[in-house]
Amino acid sequence: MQLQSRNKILDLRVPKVMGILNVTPDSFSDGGRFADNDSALKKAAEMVEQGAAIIDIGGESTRPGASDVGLEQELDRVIPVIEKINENLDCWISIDTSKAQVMQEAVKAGADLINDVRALREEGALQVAVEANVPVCLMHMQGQPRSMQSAPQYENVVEQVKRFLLERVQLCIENGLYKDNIILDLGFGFGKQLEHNFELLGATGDFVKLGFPILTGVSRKSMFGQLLNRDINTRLAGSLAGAIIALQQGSQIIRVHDVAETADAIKVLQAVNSFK
Ligand code: 8Y7
Repeated sequence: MQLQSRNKILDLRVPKVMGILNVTPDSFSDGGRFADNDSALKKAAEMVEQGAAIIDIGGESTRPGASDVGLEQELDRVIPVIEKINENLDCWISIDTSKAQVMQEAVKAGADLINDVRALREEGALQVAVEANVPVCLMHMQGQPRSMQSAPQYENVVEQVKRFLLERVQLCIENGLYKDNIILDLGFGFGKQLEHNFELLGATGDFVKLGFPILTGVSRKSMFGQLLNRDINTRLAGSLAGAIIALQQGSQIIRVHDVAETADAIKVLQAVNSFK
């Protein structure tokens, strides 16, 4: 299995690390905009050095309870960083956004992949993604970031997430998105309670069977905070365990903050899988 974007190929027979680069003011708060862009590039370079094949750039916080960001503000945050990374680093660039115009400008500036936690449900997003002709990650989310963690309910979380993703896939294909450009994501922490997250994590293999690359994002999430009683800075061990559980069931892309540690864990898994 592989992804293609313009003339770039990403071979998914070996799992790939997607490093998280938040360009929200709370992540790079010191100095003016130029200093911010430089520190963003430095952080991206470090993650590539540590083994990230993809850098996921986000200018809108989708954390539970986060407020919306305006279009101009989001563009101001992400476009210069995409341009810098595109000029300076050898990696795939992912744009983490739900806004059609941000997707369009980001791809123009050099983004290779669209990562949309709203699965192209915002106005104009699907059409832009079709025209951009780059891989797109469609993620499951129940509700909206502002309110999604207030008691989300499911009858059967695995079946409902699967149904949602397959409906999005069908609609996207009907509208002209290439099947080979679709990546799916179970959406850990997005409108899910603790047990929903862990039931889904254990069912990753069921989603792999759908035939699309599966991206898993569990890094430092509250599912480990709650389970292990750990704050955000002490969730690495839980996150690595979660990553390996997903990868062993066939997930091919893992979205993380801790690139070096995740790359090591993947090498251990690969050392075993090389005998299969
Ligand atoms: C995910 C994500 C976030 C995820 C994908 C966080 C942007 C919250 N989580 N994108 N984004 N999958 N595809 O804790 O799980 O990183 S933001």
